[in-house]
Amino acid sequence: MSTPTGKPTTGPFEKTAGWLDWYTAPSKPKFQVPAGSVDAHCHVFGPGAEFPYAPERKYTPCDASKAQLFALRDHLGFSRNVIVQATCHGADNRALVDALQSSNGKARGVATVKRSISDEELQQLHDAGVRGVRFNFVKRLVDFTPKDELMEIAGRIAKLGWHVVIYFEAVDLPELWDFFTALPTTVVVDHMGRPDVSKPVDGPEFALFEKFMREHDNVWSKVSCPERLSVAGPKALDGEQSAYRDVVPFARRIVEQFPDRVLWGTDWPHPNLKDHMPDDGLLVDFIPHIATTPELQEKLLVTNPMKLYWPEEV
Ligand code: 0GY
Repeated sequence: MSTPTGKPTTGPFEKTAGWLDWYTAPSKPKFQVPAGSVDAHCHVFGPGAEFPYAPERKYTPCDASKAQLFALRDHLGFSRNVIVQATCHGADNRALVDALQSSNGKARGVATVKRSISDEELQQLHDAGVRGVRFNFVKRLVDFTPKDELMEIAGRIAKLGWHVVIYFEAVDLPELWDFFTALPTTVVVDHMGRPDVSKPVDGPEFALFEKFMREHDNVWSKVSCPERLSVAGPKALDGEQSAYRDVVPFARRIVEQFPDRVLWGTDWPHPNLKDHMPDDGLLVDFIPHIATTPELQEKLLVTNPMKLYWPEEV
C-alpha cells in the first residue's frame, strides 16, 4: 500500500484465537468515489496499550488505530469517516472520542452508552462529534440490555438530535419489530439487517425488511458488509460479475427503493471474519454494482451521510 498504514499490532492483549488481521495492502479502487464521499461505517480498535479493551468484550482484536484508519480513508479516495463504537470497547468511548478529536472535523461518531451516563457526559460526546448511539442485538457480540433501558437512552439522545443505529440478524426482526418501530429518532440499520443471502431476495425474510423500511420513513439502512454476508465470496466469475455477487441483488434493491435513506461503509477493520479478510479496494469496487448510476452513488456516498452526520454543512 502506498499510504503509511503500517502493520497491525497487538499490544498487551492476546488476540482471540483465529483472529484475522486487517489487510495491509489494499488495492487502489478502480471505481473513483464522488468528491466528498463518507465511509459511514468503520471502527478503531485501541491501540490496546493506550485504550484497553473492555472486560466484558466477546473478542479481542488486533489493534486498528485512528492513523491507520485515516490513511485508509485517503488511499480509497474518501473524505470523511463515521466511526462506530466497536463492542470490544464496551461503553468506554475513549478510543472513539480520541479518533474524532484527531480528525480535524473529518470524522463523526456513533457511541455506546449506558443508562447511567450523565447529561454532561452526553454533551461531551456531542462536542467530540458523536451523533448517534448503537443498540446491538447480535447475541455473539453483547450481553442483553433491557429494552426499557434502551428506550430511555433513545429518548434522551433524541433531544440532542442524534439517531439510533441498530444491529441485528434477519431472523430476529419479527421479535424486535415493536421495539424498533417505537424508537423516536431516525433509525439506521447496520448491513441491511444481515439477510441470509442464500435465501431468495424476493422471499418472506427480506420482504419483511423491505416492509420495515417502506412503512417507516425514519428507517435508513447501511448497504455495507458484502464480505460478511456473502456465501459466494470475493472471487468474481468473469468480467461481468462482481465480487460478493450474491449480495448484489439485496443491496441494489434497497438502494433503488430507498435512495435517500442508504449509507455505505467499509466496516474496516472487519471484526470477527472467519474465512477471509477483504481487500478494501475491492469493497469500493463493489459500490457501482449496487448503486448503478452517478445519481445513486452521490446520494449513497455524499448527500445522505452528510445530511445525517454533518447537517450544518448541507
Ligand atoms: C461490524 C460487525 C461486527 C462487529 C461489531 O462492534 C462490533 O464488535 O460491529 C460483527 O462481528 O458482525 O459491523 O463491525
